[in-house]
Amino acid sequence: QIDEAEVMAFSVPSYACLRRTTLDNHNPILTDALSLLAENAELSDEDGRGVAFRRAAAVLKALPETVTAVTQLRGLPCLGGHSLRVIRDILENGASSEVEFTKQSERFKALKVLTGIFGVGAKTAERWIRDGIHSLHQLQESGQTLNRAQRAGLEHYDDLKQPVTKAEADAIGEIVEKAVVSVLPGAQITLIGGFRRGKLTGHDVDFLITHPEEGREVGLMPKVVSWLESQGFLLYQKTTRNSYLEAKDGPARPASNIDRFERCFSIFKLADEEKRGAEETENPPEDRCRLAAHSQATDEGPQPTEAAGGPRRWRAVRVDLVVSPISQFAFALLGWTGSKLFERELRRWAGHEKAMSLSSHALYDNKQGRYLRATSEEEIFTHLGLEYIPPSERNA
Ligand code: DGT
Ligand code: MG
Repeated sequence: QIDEAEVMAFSVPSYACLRRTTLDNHNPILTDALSLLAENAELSDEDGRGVAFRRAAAVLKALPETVTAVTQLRGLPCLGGHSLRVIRDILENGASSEVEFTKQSERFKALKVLTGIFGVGAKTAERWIRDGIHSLHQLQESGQTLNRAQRAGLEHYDDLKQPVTKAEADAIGEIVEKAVVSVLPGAQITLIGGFRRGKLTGHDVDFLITHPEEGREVGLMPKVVSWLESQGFLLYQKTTRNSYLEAKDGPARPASNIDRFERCFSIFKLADEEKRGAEETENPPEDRCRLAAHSQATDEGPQPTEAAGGPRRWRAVRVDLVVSPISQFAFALLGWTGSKLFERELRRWAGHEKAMSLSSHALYDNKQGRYLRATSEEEIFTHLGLEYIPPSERNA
């Protein structure tokens, strides 16, 4: 009898940027398990292991069918012994003991809760856990000093834990567009990150802002932020300046993936009315055009509960804004569309296979000793000797 499973052996290139990975994942149980182990590794300062699990998960995401037996995976790249053990465990026993153990572990649960606070990274969470802090309640009772970001993160914890929908992303897009054209007519905004890849939800909303005339974008971010603040749209913001040109390791080290664009990490106050506007409900226009966010704009205190003055009519949403000069726009667009693993693999391909250095600012050809210009993502793929992969197929 033929082993049916063995008949459909898959073939997958080892670089994620050579694969087309849509959101149509046929192996969510396996990829969720491997992603959880990746997350645990990343939270435990074991980035190497994290990447290995991410790569393994990404290979499974690219398969055209559901895996039913480990034998089908023969010859596939990026599946190390550890990942294969986890996969086998799930296929044979219905669950991976390591994944279940990790999920239940107090340490992992505490790391998840604490790093779930905007502004809290793995190192801070680790330190708090060592001090016996495992929950939000314990954190609040501990008297730990929180920075401004962390205070905002804690205050809006429940809202920010809630996935952002595409309708909310579009509503925020309209607001950002209004802000941007108000302070610099002709400036353009593009939705980037997961939503550009076609995801229906995200942990935040990411926008790239530019102007078709080089140089006009300089100083744009503070103006956009002021406009948004004056209209009561921001619950929190931190803007970092563009330091690409002035940085010591600037253009000479283009491979650095530390971003030097003008960037704003923010928390938006999105009114329900604005959300509905984006969803195009049958509501008559006079009903949905009220910009109610603004009446509550100065309310920075605890969020009103039903008891204290009726239900809240807004929610907090994480929004990232990035400003790029038009000359770097294609690189910024490619670099900020993700997925994170796809980006990592693009840079690995560029470095290892093409002797080039790719960043969100530029592409440098080490052999020719010069930068390669591009005005579109397609051109960058061509420079890299890659077939063009559209955003919807970069979900590695
Ligand atoms: P999400 O928001 O969880 O639904 O998923 P994404 O894919 O939107 O992830 P996000 O928002 O963390 O980042 C969007 C993309 O932007 C991500 O694929 C990689 C890129 N990115 C994020 N932060 C940085 C950064 O600091 N520098 C650079 N160059 N890229 C970044
Ligand atoms: Mg995002």
